[in-house]
Amino acid sequence: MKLSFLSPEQRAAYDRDGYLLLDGFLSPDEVRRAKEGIARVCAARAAMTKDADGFNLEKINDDSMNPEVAAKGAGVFRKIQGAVFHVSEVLEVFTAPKMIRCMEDIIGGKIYLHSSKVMFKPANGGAAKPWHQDAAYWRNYEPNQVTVWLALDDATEENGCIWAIPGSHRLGLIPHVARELQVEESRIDMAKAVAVPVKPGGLLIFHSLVLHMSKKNLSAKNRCAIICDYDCSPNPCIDVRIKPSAFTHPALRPDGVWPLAAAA
Ligand SMILES: O=C(O)CCC(=O)C(=O)O
Repeated sequence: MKLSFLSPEQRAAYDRDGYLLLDGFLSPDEVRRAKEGIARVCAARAAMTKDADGFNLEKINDDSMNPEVAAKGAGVFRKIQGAVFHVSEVLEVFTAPKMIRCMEDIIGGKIYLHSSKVMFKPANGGAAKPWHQDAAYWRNYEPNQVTVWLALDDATEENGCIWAIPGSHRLGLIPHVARELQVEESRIDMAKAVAVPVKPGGLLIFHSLVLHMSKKNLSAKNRCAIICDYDCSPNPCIDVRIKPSAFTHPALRPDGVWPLAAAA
């Protein structure tokens, strides 16, 4: 396969481990721009005390995102689902030619935007995300999606970086249990778990079957990342159900399918 962004070694590492870290994918200026956009959108919702429109609040002592659990505080967010609809700077990052070329090198053909989010993990208690495979959320589709996890803060072991099991994309879909969809630890070879710290602007690319998780943030430093999933099949973008009616994009089709092209 002809690569236009990745080196053959990077592509081979992705195939071997099911994930790949690219340091410095975004410049410090691009990181600052994305953070400012997110801060602007969050400031406009600073009074929110209940989940709405894809904005989920951090909950007190709760890892399950149960909307019934009390929020930690007004405007203390856990995530923004459908981030590209709300934050134009995040849309820019996830549809930028360099991102599309990188995804084309991984997926090997046409790509489609599948979903996006901002994942906050605020200092002093931002919740954990238990072991899971992203494909467990998308059982209606073939597990062909690729996730990009882009650090906007320094993601370290202390503030809750991603942990992954290299090669776990070859295990197939493992049973997940509710409520927060997760794999029981007894099913995981924990000796193989590796921490994947990422500097601001670093891009972690992973296969939708890679087992991964992040721990609670008990540090004094925030950890924010933006996440996008790309599909190689023309499945509708799963976030269109929460799309604000005012949002339009020339490539987003009425049936919810969102093809992307590097030259667009
Ligand atoms: O950013 C994180 O801490 C975990 C994100 C994640 O794995 C997910 O949302 O599926």
